[in-house]
Amino acid sequence: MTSLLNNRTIVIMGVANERSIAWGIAKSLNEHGAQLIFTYRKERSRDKLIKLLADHDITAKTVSCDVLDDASIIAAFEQIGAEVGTIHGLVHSVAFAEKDELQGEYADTSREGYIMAQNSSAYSLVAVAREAKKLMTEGGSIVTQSYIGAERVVRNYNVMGVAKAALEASVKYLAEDLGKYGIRVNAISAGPIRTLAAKGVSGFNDIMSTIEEKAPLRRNVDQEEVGDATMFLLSNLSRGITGDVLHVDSGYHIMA
Ligand code: NDP
Ligand code: KAL
Repeated sequence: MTSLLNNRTIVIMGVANERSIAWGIAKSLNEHGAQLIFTYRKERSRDKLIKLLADHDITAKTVSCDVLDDASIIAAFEQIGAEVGTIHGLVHSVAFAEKDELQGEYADTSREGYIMAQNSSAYSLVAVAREAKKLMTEGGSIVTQSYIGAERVVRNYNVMGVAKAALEASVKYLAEDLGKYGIRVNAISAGPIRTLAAKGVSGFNDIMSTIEEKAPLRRNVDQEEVGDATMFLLSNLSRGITGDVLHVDSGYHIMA
């Protein structure tokens, strides 16, 4: 395997279990020589993470970070700074909306539900980018995870679609702010992948079938494909790319 990320230290947020997109990303970054640091929210996620790291012979620190809490974010990045000094990359693979907001009409979204989705899924990128920047003293690359529901109306995605639209707009504004420090900011827009967050949400199976029928590649994508594309955006191969959204969706987004 090549060493595209040798001597790069990268923080990964959002591994809940082996199915997480962030875990697919972790495997790709590890294969390409990166030193990894993981953040988690729930103790259950930390336990899963520690087992996964042991099973894959990966040595990495795990740090607690709840993206709804500024003090937790600041403490996490202070701890990371104390451990490694400089970081070169950040993977933001975190989103949350209350279940009742992910069905029925968007028009019925509650104020609390709207704020929760925006806070967890969009503002969280702004807050973590600000802290990560302090540790990116040699430049860096930040990658977040979006979905086509940011661009078009996807049934049931509702309040999360509006949060992802804010996330993609934040990618552009952050790219402009951080570009002068040699820090790039991009998003991947992945096709549907069966993960814990996707579990039990209405309409997921139908969307997977639609991709098999309509996407140019006539198949769904997996965590490894998103992992490799994220690796590219974190590596020097993508050094001229910032403020962009790269679709890893079997080409579905080009179809009418
Ligand atoms: P997972 O359930 O595996 O990951 C979601 C992660 O979000 C969990 O690790 C969870 O941590 C974390 N999280 C939620 N709230 C918080 C919080 N307040 N603080 C810290 N962490 C938090 O699902 P995915 O891998 O599918 O999701 C990762 C990203 O990919 C999300 O942004 C999602 O929107 C996006 N995406 C997913 C697609 C899919 O089809 N699966 C398609 C396109 C985009 P914990 O459990 O410890 O709270
Ligand atoms: C159109 C699609 C079908 C489903 C609609 C909405 C999916 C929203 C994703 C969002 C992240 C899901 C949740 O926040 C679920 C949450 O309410 C309950 N689950 C949890 O708390 C688990 C335990 C933890 C790990 O989850 C989180 N989020 O912390 C969208 C599909 C086709 C594509 C998807 C799933 C996109 C996406 O953004 O994830």
